[in-house]
Amino acid sequence: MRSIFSTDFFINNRQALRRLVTETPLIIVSANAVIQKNNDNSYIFSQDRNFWYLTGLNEPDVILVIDNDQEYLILPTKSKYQAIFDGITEQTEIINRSGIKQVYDYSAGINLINQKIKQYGNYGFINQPMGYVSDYGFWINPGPSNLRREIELKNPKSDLVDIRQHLITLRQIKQPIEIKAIKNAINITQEALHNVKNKLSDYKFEYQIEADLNYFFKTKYNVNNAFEPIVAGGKRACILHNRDNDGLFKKNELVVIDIGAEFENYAADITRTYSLSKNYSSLQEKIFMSVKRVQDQAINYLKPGVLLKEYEQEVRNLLTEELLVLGLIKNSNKNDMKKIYPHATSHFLGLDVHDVGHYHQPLKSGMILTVEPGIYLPNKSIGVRIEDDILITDQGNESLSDLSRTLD
Ligand SMILES: [Mn+2]
Repeated sequence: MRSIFSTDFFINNRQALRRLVTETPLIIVSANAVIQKNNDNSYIFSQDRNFWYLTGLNEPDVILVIDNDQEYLILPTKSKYQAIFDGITEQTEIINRSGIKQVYDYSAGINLINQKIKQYGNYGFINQPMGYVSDYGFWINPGPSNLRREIELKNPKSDLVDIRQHLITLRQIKQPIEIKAIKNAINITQEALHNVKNKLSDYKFEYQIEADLNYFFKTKYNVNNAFEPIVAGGKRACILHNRDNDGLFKKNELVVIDIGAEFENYAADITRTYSLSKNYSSLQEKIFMSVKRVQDQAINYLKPGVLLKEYEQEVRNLLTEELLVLGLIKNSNKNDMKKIYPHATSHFLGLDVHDVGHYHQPLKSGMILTVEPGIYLPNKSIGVRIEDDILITDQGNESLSDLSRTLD
């Protein structure tokens, strides 16, 4: 596959990580594993983003080892079924892509790392935050967790040094080529949204819009979604993750479309709210204009040095003022506001759609954030959200998305 990322990108990322990890000479990073969907059918493979950032490889079950200034890969043993049905990626391809010249088979490689762990008494590893399990009810990918268990079993006396924070430090500042990948994802997403906007009156069901967006992604650019798109009309727009997209549109509803293409593992994340008919009500329009004004002011606030916590409070104050003027709330009660605006205004964007970043530290040039204020009024069957993707620059910020923000 052609790629805009050169091998040097991954080599530099490994060197930068090596410089940051001073706690241990040994860094071990696992790829994700393939997950069963049903019987002998798997989900589409999605690589661990840290592993990709360091190797450029979209192969499952590979292990990256950085030992002082040496690097090597440990390749999985493949069954004859995998060889026949999935094919085997050539070792030269893996070496050329990653820039890592030393490759071991599984048993030799595992023996070597166990020996090194015993020698050093510790090893660097990326721990999975338990929030995935406790907050979202996910099963974490077994690739990294199985490797961790195996290492701990063999090396009960050695310490795991969690190097996750170091990867966050690196990944939160986007390099020019990463900005280019995200910009490509954004351009594709905008083109798809523009395409749908021109035929809004054709759609009867939410999934028809979803299908058209995906059709556009595939036929014109052969890319996938970075996340499951949300297409939610009227009252359903107030359910933040309207995952089924199977609602029937009512006459004169607004529709919230939250979608992002994925370009070489990098995500776009854009939301537009459109009116399905030309006859939107004055209340629908006023709410839309309020959200748009708040988004403009929120974007203006973003620059190096800003704390997201203070920014978030500012956006909430602005939204509260808008709602007071519209007469939709009587006082600035925090709990009422939480119902009307239950989510955060911004998240980092990158290899993960909700990307890693030091959320409590001041913003820095090179970070990319979404800005997505909204107003959700289920008893009026109105939900509005507008989302754009913003790059923090030395001068302040620059919007990477520039799709027009109008109801029709
Ligand atoms: Mn978002």
